[in-house]
Amino acid sequence: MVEYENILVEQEDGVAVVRLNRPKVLNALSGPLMTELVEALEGLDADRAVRCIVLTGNERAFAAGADIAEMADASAVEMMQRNQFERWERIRKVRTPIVAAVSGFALGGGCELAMMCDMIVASESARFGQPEILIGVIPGAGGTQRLTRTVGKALAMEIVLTGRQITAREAHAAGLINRVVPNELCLESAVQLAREVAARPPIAVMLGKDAVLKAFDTTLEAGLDAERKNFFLLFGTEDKREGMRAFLEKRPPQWKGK
Ligand code: CO8
Repeated sequence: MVEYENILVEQEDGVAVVRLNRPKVLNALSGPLMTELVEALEGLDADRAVRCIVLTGNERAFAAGADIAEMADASAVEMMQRNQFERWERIRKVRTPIVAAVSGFALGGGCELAMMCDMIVASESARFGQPEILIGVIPGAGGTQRLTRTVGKALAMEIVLTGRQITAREAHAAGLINRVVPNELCLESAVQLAREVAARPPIAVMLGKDAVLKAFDTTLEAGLDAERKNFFLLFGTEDKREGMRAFLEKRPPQWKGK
């Protein structure tokens, strides 16, 4: 397993757990951390033994945003030249499902990173927010878009324009997260959800993720088209044959990932 400085990676039974690990600065998403995170996620995505990924932080913070120290003196041109968002785009292309396990702060880029994951399990202690307005900017890694599409205009506008943090319960009521669990159960519960996904036929999981994400960036017609293509494609897999046979024979299916 590769050694990183800013993250920790573990792998067990088809589920990989990636932990953001800059606790002194509430897991601020520095350039080096993002580079390692992207490398790790792409490596896990390429590993067929990994069926689902859990991304987490620590009890106090999932991530409190981009590293403000890195941006404080940057000009517009420098920010553009750094091309930091290329790394975020690479995370968007990861085909293996990612479950975020969020405790404590998920703010700014931290909230955006959680929203880039496919599902979010949060502790009662979790706080979500886009506080960029409080430091003179606005979200830059998708916050205005993903938040709005998920929770709707009214709440997104309030979060982006006031910088107010919302609680896990509020985030759950707004449809931002899958579930709220007691603090001590957050990672366990996310891993449990990841295990469920990992136990499903992997090609169908991958194409299911792909189809759901299409709903975010296409018209309904193009999305339905994409869904149908993925659906037809699955009829070419051994797992489809096995799944349907097993159902008719009243036995559990044995997935091959083929
Ligand atoms: N960047 C750098 N350092 C941070 C960050 C951050 N985002 N957040 C916290 N820290 C550091 C603090 O400076 C402090 O360091 P030190 O101990 O050396 O003083 C340490 O973490 C602990 O933080 P606090 O003492 O502030 O802890 P509190 O419990 O008092 O407060 C808060 C916690 C409310 C989370 C507070 O730390 C805070 O407001 N943090 C900043 C949150 C924020 O504004 N996030 C948005 C950043 S901008 C952004 O994310 C834009 C994303 C664009 C995409 C990314 C492209 C690169």
